[in-house]
Amino acid sequence: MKNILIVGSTGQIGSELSIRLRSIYGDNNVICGYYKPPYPDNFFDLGPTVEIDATNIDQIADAVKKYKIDTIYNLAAILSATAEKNPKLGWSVGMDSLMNCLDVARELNCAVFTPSSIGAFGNNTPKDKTPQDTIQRPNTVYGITKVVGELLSDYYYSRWGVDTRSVRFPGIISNLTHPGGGTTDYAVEIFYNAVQGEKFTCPVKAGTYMDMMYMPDALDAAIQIMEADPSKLVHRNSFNIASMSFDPEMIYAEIKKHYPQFVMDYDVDPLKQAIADSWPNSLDDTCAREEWGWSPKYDLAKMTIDMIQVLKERYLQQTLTLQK
Ligand code: VAH
Repeated sequence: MKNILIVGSTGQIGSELSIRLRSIYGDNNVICGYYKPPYPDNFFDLGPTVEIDATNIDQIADAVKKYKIDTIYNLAAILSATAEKNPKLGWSVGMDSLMNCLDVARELNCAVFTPSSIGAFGNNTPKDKTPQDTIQRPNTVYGITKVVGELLSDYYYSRWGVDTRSVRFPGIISNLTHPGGGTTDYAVEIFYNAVQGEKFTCPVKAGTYMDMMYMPDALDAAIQIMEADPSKLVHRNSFNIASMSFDPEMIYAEIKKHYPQFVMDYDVDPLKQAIADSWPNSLDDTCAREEWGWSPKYDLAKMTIDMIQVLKERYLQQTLTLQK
């Protein structure tokens, strides 16, 4: 990869992927496509940016030509619970952006990374250690867009040789942007509440296991897959990747090791609970490990330490700023 365009660079993954990619490839070699606010702090000062509505193919093509892009990270999507409240928007953002990126990549010879998700599986998929190749009949529009995305990306590779690659992300836990609308976002919000000394009310019930991943590992996966030796890839769209699986009680217990007074209760959101129940409890990521060396670094304990440290420092800085 030399010149990279991130479509949807202001979202949960994009806002951190842009920083990591720029640290590797250089600030001016990573172009951040943006659409609607909110924008990360100093977004327009950190490197080249371009306004892109991912449903407009000409805007993507113009950016690829202008910056001589060789790799597109297509991160435009509406997350699961939000998409269930507006299925047509979920479909059009997910599918139009992907088709546009694939057609531009085919015409202008770019590689394309499009994330899939554990949401690409449904109720009749094996729940534990979900296999790489198995039945995928999700019952959310988010999941349907992910399955279609996998199939279209493989089609563009087999039919026209477009270098498409993808990973199935678990729920990603991060501390730069406030994610919203995801079924797994409880595992992010719980940290903010704990560090601010507030009670947390969990929207999914105890015993609801989902695969989760800390953002640094997710970024490693998104970059390693695109740098992998293509001759070693048996699969492309999309690889199971995993690092930890937990339920609300486990993350609550881990945080209480740092905040013994922290309190969590439950107010189950039926929509999020139904989505979470349809997803796997854990994934088998053997193929990713064997085909491109996937190896996560964070487990629940290590992630909890880092999340708390980062958020504590941020709130301390904010407090000091307010006191000035
Ligand atoms: C969501 N955080 O909950 C996203 C992700 C696997 C979960 O797709 O929609």
